[in-house]
Amino acid sequence: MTGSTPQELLAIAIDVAREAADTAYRMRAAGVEVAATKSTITDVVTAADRAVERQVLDTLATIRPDDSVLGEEYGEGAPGATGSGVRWIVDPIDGTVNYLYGLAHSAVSLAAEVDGVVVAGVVRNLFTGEEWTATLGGGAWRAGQRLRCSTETDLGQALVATGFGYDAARRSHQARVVAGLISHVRDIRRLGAAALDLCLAAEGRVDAYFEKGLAAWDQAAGGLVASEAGLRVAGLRGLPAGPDLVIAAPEALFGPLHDRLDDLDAAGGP
Ligand code: LIP
Repeated sequence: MTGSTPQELLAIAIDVAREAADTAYRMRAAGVEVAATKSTITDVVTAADRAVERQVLDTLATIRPDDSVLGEEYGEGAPGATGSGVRWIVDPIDGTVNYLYGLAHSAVSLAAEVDGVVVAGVVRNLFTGEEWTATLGGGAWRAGQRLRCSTETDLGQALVATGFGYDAARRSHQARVVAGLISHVRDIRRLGAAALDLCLAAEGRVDAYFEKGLAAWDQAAGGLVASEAGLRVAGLRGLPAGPDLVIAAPEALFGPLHDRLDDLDAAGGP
């Protein structure tokens, strides 16, 4: 289909994500409350999560009717008549709990995948307006600057970001992993939005990131930004990054962090 180069898909993603972020920001200012809960009582969805994703779906259906969309709130949409081979992956508000509490660490995350490979992605902090973009082979960018990840080589000096799931038993397992890791790193940061955490790692505002339990919409765009900034983004023991575990670290830190996480069974547990 015409207009499917990574750069053309990125241009569309940026426009759609900016409109989505504006809607989310305006709805937050107008007041936000829990509309429903999902996997657990703490896994909340707000009216804004749904309205923003609906807006993204409607816009993409108008400008890219042959594409399919996978979204956090409405799931996998059927591809158009001809099926363009392009799938959009959207998290309308990544960091929904932060959004609910008014913590300025929430983002719209939108990626374009062509034949199963993520080729373009944008992550926009809906509170600060910071915007990270990447295309496959085209680098990662913010505010016109090409991003380079941390050059830290000593795990003991590394500031590592991570996250916890909505299931209490999983959180206990993840906490045991962090307890086992914390004396081997500089410090841990729990910021609350995987897409943004991956982007902060992409520009060295943390040295590395890992988390168990991420869905495609949490990591698609941020993962491309991270890998295009030089981070190795993968799972354990040669597996790709996925629900079991996502590790994003500079090459020099990846091995030592991987081995600690493997020893701590970070991909295991509930
Ligand atoms: C969130 C992730 C975060 C994780 C949270 C939650 P949501 O996604 O971005 O990294 O720790 O448990 O999964 O639910 O805000 O889209």
